[in-house]
Amino acid sequence: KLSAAEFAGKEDFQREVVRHIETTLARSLYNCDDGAAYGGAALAVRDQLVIRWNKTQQNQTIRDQKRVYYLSLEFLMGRALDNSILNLDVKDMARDGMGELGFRIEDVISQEHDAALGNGGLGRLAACFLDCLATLNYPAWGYGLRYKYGIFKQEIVDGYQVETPDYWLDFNPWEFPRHDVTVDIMFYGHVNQYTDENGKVVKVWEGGEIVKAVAHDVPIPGYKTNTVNNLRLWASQPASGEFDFQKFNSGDYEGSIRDQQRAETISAVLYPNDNIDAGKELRLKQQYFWVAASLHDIVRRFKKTHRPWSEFSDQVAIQLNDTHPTLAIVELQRILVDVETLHWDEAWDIVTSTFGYTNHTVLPEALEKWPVPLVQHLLPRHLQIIYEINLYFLQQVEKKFPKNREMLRNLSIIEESQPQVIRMAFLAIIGSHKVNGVAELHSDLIKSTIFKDFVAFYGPDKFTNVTNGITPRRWLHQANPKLSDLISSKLGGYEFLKDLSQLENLKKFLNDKEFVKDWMDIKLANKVRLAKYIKETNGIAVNPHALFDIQVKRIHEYKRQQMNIFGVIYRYLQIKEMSLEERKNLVPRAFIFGGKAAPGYWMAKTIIKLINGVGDVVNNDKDIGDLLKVVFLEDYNVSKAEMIIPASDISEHISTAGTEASGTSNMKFVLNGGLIIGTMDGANIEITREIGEENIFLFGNVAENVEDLRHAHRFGKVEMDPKLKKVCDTINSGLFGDANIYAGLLSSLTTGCDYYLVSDDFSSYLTTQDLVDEAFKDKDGWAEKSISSVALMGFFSADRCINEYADMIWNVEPLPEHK
Ligand code: 26Q
Repeated sequence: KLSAAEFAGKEDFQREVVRHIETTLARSLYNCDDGAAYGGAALAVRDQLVIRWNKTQQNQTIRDQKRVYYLSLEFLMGRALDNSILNLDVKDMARDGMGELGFRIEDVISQEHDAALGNGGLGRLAACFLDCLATLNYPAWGYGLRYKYGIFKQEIVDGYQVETPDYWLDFNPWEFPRHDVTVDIMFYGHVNQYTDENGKVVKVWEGGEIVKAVAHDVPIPGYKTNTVNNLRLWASQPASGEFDFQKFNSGDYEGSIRDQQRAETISAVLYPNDNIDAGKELRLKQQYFWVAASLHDIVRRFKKTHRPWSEFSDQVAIQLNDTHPTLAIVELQRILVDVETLHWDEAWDIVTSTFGYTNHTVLPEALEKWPVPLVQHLLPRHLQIIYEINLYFLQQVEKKFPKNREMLRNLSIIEESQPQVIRMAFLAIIGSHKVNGVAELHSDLIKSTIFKDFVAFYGPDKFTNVTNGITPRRWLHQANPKLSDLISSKLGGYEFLKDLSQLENLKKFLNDKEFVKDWMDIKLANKVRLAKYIKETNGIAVNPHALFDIQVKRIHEYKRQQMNIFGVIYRYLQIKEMSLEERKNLVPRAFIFGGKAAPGYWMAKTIIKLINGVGDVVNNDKDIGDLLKVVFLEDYNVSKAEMIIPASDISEHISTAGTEASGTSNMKFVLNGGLIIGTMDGANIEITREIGEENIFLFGNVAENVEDLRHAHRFGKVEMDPKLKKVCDTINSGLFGDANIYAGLLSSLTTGCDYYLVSDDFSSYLTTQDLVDEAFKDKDGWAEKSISSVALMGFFSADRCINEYADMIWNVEPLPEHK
């Protein structure tokens, strides 16, 4: 054996697996199921990671370069074993090794519970970024919360979504609890003020409740590099004080347990809202708990270097994933001023040069605002600091725009509502040196709408764009190994996975008949696999040769799954009216949906019910057969995405223009050879620029027109499209279940003024779907679109994206890889 960080070969790997099964897991090899095999394999692979991980951390400390800290309340990681094996480049060995022990590697891998500590795009983006940061050897840490329950599991019962808790921690070999790395976090209490011997006013926050944060570390391997970075997740525990003990001793056992549970509640559960502000006190507690623990950790690490405070931002870059960690700005200012006794201005310079803020939404209902009384109660000192930040800021505004009351009102961190609220995005902007959106259109929109007055104040340079990306390791190599292998056979190896622009060389093979056939055979094989899964889970037989049309993402009115299912209904009605002769020309189509609705989001839940209602009718209509199928896949998550995405012919990204900040699954689908039907929204626009208009099916109104159209609806100036009217009438007839169920959904289109402009885009949507059918009939043409699109997707590697953050925002360099 060469070093502990390498398997000497297959036998060595097998020995390690068996050793872990027999000793670490205390299982007999004679009653070893897939679950135990997973445990053994995971622990054996983990050992390899840990050695590299320790070395990486040591190397980072010795080199003492600037580090990046990515603060995110969500990390939607999915499974780790397959990813680790691929990043360590030992998949073939693992397959053979497990095979000889009597296990199929795929079965072993699928034993793992997804780490689902996120809602959707924002959480998955954070996970992709961690992969890229490690792969590119950046010294970087993620900081998050160790939720006991991730995003809920979704079941469909009688067509409705039912939520059950996701307890994922019963066996999690990927985390290391660090009981020696803890931070006491304070809440509530009050601020004492006194004057010290020099006449300086000193403010001391005395908290009323203390909760302990315990670090749990997760190793993050890069692809084919020795770098293994750290993701640190904080768990809440009762602070071990005499308080509980006293209660316990005095016989109040229940009382001491109550305190314990109260503390543990903080990191108990992920809020299952995507793009909507919950506004709950517990959520604010989560935010402060996590932010305070992370900053304490970062400051502690910095202080070990004995550098002056003026060098803090030469050593530390902190990125805020949306406004959820905005309190970090206030907390750092508090530490510097109250604890480290720096002058306010000096401290504020350090703070603003340290932070960057990424905005992920323009939807008004998703912009975080916290009531002043709540913050006053929970974090009294922080509220004072926020007021002070606001005061100094508004003084600058007054200087730049004298006597402009409106400007002051528009830019104030405090919104003068009843009660007053704190606009977290404003605080994030004021406390950061750069603000970025996540796709070009989105970054333009934030500058011209919600943050317009900030651009007037700061000038445009503070605002920038970093278009999102995805990691090709998980979303091509891991999810679609056959396609990855085929590409590598043409490009001469797997280098493209680290330099995705190399995909361009695929263009040379557009006329290579054998290659094109292999390409389309792989797509078919992926569709067969999905069809098999659908048969097993939903009992619906889908013809693998049908056009697979997939929309998988969180259910939200702005994403317009309702428009998709209305289109399905229209298609169904059309087919019903057709003669047998006419039907012969049809392309069979399977509409496949998946996604979770926030538990309190009624309209989204109604959309799920309608999809299932339509499915029940269509799939059981003997007269329709293969021509049309409607499937709703339960519990869409990262590991299911890895199976679903490679199986698409076309996927739908059809949000109302200007509402989807970027979208990232659009990139995943195209990278896997699927085409897109979509609106001119988010990253769809840049995808079009990269792959060419001839390779994408675009339709609908552009963002510029949305306001006018909404206005027209409000004044009753829009007639409903007759095709949509027909669909509504059919739903109202009760064909898909009691019409009352859908009344709210239908009235949103009429009396609700159709805020998401379904009726404005419906007709062009249908027309474009007809073009999709036509294009699909031309098999060669379709294959050409598929291959040439993939060839031009290099831009959407999140490696590009991370390098842009590193250059433009963080000013950090990769670390030379250790041995
Ligand atoms: C806020 C307050 C209280 C509770 C929850 C929240 C909350 C939670 C999650 C608000 C927003 C989110 C998630 C937002 C999100 O996923 N946005 C998506 O980010 C992707 C990555 O940039 C983009 O591609 C998507 O377009 C955007 O919708």
